[in-house]
Amino acid sequence: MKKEYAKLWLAYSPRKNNRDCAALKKIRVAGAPASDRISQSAVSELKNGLSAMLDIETEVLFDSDTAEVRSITSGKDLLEVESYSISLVETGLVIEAGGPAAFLYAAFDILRTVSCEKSIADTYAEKKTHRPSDPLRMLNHWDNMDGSIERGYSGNSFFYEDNEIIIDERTKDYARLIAAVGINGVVINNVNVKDAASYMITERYFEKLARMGEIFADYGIGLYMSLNYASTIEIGGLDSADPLDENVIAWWKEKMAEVFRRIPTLKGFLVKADSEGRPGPFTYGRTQADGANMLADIVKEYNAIIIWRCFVYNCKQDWRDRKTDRARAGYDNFMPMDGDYHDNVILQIKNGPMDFQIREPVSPLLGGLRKTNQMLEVQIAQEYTGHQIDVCFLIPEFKEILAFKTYCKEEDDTVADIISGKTFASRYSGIAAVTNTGNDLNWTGNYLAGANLFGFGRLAFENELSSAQIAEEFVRMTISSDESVIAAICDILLRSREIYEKYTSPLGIGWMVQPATHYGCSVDGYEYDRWGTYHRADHLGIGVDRSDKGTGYALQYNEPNASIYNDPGKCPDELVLFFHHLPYTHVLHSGKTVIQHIYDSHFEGYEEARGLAAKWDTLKDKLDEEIFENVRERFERQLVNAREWCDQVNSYFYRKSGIPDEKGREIW
Ligand code: GCV
Repeated sequence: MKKEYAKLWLAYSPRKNNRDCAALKKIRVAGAPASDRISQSAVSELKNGLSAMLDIETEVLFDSDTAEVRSITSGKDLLEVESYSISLVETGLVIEAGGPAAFLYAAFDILRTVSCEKSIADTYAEKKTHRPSDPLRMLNHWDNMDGSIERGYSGNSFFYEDNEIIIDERTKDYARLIAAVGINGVVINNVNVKDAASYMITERYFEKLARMGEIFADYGIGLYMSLNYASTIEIGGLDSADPLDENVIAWWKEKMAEVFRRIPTLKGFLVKADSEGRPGPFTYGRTQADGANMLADIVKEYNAIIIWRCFVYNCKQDWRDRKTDRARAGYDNFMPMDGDYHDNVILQIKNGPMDFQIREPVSPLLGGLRKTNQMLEVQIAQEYTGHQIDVCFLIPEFKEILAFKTYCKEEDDTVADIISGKTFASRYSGIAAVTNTGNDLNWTGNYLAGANLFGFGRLAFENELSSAQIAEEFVRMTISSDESVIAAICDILLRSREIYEKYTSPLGIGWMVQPATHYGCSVDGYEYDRWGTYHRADHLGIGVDRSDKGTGYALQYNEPNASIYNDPGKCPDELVLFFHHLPYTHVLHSGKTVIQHIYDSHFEGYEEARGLAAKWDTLKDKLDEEIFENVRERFERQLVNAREWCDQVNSYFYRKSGIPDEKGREIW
């Protein structure tokens, strides 16, 4: 028998609580017309979900079918049409929705309450308005059309196979899954647009893309594609991609007219230009703004946007060169044009200035740019964080990033404020995650990695939720309703990121990873390479001097952050080797020396990872066999990995420094 893929948080197995709840039998909706496609999805989700969980029939009544559906021309409009409240009245539940998508989110809210076995009466006793934190809440797929996924750790793509687009039951279930956590946009192909993917904007794929867009639209999800910046050359037969060249502009105009006519639900494009070998405006002596604005002006008449990535740096650096600093590149390349980007351009900024290491400072572009639409890019694909073999629940990290005070204004200056659109008068803002999904039956390789997919969406919608709340919802909805199991798995999830950091990246150093694959330890793997990723360790010390005496990167921050990072005496321990080259004997705020911190954190990280695995083993008889075995087998691999990291890092720095471990533990 062919095995079914997991339904995750939409499994809707029977629930005990709320079975006699009359309020769930009659739900009134105001603000969303019954005839709207998204409203219809919401009704069917509500009826099916409640019937499966509670064996009841629900009647959904609409106040009127004439509620106006507003057109959306900015992030603020999006927030309005996606806001809802739910209240309990005598006759049942009442949903007041800003529009059909809001009704859909309200439906999933009710289903989540039931699925988590929380009381309907208590939850909705008081009317509360839910307004999404971020207008754009997107997933970025790095799926290639041959079916492979760049940095994918959970099988192949469920969008593509052999250069064809797949549309099946799973396409819809994927839309349902991500809409249920509040996602409203998906970029369906890799930012490295090559080969067949360059032809996604041609006749060859229009019909299927249009169908895919319709499926997403039923769930309030916008379809976006990554664009090959050099399409004029690669598929257009021109010899230039210069954004100011008239022939180039004319080609794009005609192309976009065709694309938006054939894929009416398309909302825009994501562009990686002048980065890691991808073409871009720099080739023609033009700025990033020239490139982004040219495309944005053309797609504007289709009410579409251009999301332009800031991941632009020199990837052919000489490791001997101590002045060039990859961390500086985003700011150096994009800040000078703050204010030049047109209003349907959004700059998409990776959370750190390097590349999704487990610990990096927040990119100084966030809080630097003041006159430009911006969104944050994080990565739930665990490229540098354990490949979905090692458990690493990333929501605590994302919460820290969101809470970071940028000091760009007196108030409302955190990253969360900026990407929600609160800080500046931006037309668009939001958050995107490089997604961790694939065609594995459980979607994310390690079953527990599903918590990152779930959690990213929940956090993007409600950034006030705590990591613990999110973990608990995930476990209750997808794994178990047994309180002891929930407590154990939440504990595993919530400690996992700190543990992963302990056995891999001491004090913000990063990059001591196997080149190319990015899984496993290789202390010097990137040390003598071209990627700008160095630890600069010698027999006396370790770290990169990014202070005013070094590359000057620390000064890209607003005050007081700049002064804090610039001074090793003030810089937080967890980032001190990111900003400074320090002797092994330097004493940290913690009171430990740098070298002793390295030893301690690695021994602890490995021990604590063993503790997580042992905890998982105690759940054997209480879990679905497939889930148990999936995670157990990955823990087995995680422990091999953690031990290698621990022993290699400790041995390496012992041999370099000649300083023994105070506690006399075994170092090789
Ligand atoms: C899609 C890193 C990854 C690449 C990725 C790139 C990016 O360099 O290793 O696989 O390419 O980031 O974000 O564009």
